[in-house]
Amino acid sequence: MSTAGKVIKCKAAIVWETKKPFSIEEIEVAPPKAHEVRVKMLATGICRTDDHILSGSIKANLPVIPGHEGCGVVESVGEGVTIVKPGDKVIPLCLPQCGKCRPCKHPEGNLCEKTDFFDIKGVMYDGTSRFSCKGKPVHNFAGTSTFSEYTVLHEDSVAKIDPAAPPEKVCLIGCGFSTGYGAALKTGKVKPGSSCAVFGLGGVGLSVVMGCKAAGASRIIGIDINKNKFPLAKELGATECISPLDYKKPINEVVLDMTDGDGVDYSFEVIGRPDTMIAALASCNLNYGTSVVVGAPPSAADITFSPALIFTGRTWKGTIFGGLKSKHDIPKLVSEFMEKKFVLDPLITHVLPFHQINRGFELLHKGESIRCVLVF
Ligand code: COD
Ligand code: ZN
Ligand code: ZN
Repeated sequence: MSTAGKVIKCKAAIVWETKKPFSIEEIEVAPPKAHEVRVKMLATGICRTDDHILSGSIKANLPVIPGHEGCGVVESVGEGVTIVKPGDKVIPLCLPQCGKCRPCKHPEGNLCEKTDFFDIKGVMYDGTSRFSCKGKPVHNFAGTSTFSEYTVLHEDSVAKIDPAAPPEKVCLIGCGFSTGYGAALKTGKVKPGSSCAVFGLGGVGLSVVMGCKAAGASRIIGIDINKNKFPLAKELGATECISPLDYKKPINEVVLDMTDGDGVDYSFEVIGRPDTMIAALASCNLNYGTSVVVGAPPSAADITFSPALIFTGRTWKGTIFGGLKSKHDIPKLVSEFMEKKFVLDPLITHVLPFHQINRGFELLHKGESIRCVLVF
């Protein structure tokens, strides 16, 4: 029996209060309005940003259903939707691409004005929510809310992908993988034969390593305080790995020593700490080096740095979603994955049923998982 046009009752993971585990509740998901799409989720990854919602370090309107790295299938579409139809496999876009605003139209832009990552509202474009629980409206997160069996997306926030793509793998293309891989290829524009240093070897940092390798870098130095991350980093392309805890001198001086005083051509900060952002900047060549900040500090922390660090010619860049245009680039990345141009399996250390979401977050807190994928 078709569910189109009807309210769907299903399970979702709700944050009612910060610093508490998720509650799995029965919710009601309203049908999609005009230019909206209702999606049955198949798989979702757990990203550090979801944990920032849970801890309260990213302020969201509560109650909220987080989750922004997923893959699903279209259940029904609202009036006027032509880009997808029921049955299509899709990836929700935590960074939308409306195609009409200035950043969308700019060849180098990707921060669509419809983005709900900053000054978070947690509602659809009409100011209302499609989720309710116990008679109360529940907010969405990043316009995606993938921690729900069904979710409603604006058509700006949905990309149609290869129907044969495995959801429990390509869901990573919805955030973590693309953020890191794009940071190396699109934002950093790493050149063949160059040297790179990647600070932080979590799921995103390892994706940066893969991007540097794909770009043809000849030297990739992985840096992390957790040495358990080193074997996988080397498997994915790091040529050497170092821990700041093994040295008395600052880690940027160690990188300079390793490169005959030159510094690397490209450095990437994939931790989200002001001190490592400065260390990464100081690790790249003082004249022609480029340093890319990938990690976002959980709370708006200020950075103090010597202008001499950039005065000599260094380039310091930020990146969001790896500089990629989501709706345009995600289907292409999925096709490249299907053509085996890169791997995702090594990043997926755990696969759990959706109802074990709190166990998935425990693994993240203990540093035991790279990516934990929840399947519905
Ligand atoms: N020195 C070296 N390594 C460190 C240090 C340190 N002082 N502190 C922590 N680390 C290591 C940890 O051991 C860990 O291996 C790694 O840094 C961080 O990895 P994870 O697994 O915690 O996190 P990731 O890789 O999933 O994500 C990290 C980001 C910083 C990229 C993420 O938190 C973030 O800020 N994302 C926002 C950027 C973005 O574009 N988001 C888009 C949608 S979410
Ligand atoms: Zn994310
Ligand atoms: Zn836009």
